Amino acid sequence: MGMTTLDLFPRSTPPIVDRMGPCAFVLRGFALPIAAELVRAVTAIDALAPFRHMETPGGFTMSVALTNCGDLGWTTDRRGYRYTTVDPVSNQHWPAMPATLRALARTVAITAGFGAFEPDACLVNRYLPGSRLSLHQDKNERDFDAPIVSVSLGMSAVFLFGGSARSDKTTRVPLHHGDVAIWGGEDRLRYHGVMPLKDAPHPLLGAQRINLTLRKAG
Ligand code: MD3
Ligand code: FE
Repeated sequence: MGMTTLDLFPRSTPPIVDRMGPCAFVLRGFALPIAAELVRAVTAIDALAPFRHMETPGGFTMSVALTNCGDLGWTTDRRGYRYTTVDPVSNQHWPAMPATLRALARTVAITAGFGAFEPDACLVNRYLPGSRLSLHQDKNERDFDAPIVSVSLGMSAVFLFGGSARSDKTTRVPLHHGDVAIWGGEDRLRYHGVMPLKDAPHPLLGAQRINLTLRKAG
């Protein structure tokens, strides 16, 4: 058998997987072997495309600061939500997606049974104590057949996992440094959000949480 991306993440034990829904999973600590490398990559992305607080179409400024890497990046302003090839702040292309991050996402998609996954966009969210993300659906991507993979770094957060209607009840799922979530299929359009972050500094990242979500947007 030839090399696959699975060989990049050798393990002696099976991953610990929590199931959030029929097609939604958290792989606990799966990114820990590359966490320090990902933190350095985020610092490099921030140097080229700095984290910024974007405005929503409704006129609110997001408490989460964000940037992107990859061919496409998610943005919002008064005109709406969309993916762009260029950072509207610099008019330059978004920084490249780190190869190790893409390999991790591919490995997780295979491990969780979603098959081949070729992300072209990575939204990077930065939470400080008190930052939150209100309930929303991820529906700006062109097709909803591909899953989404997310990597959490730094301070822990409480993730809210809802249903297909905003008013559906939510369950709380803790997400810790190194956890990787993947969701697709019938869970792809579920409402979700993040509770306001507690101020509990992390040894590697201090008083912040970084979340990277890899998507096939185009
Ligand atoms: C969605 N980010 O950027 S990702 C976003 O932690 C976003 O920053 C959050 O929502 C964050 O759009 C959450 C984690 C996640 C995990 C499982 C899901 C999102 C999910 C299952 C279904 C839908
Ligand atoms: Fe989302």
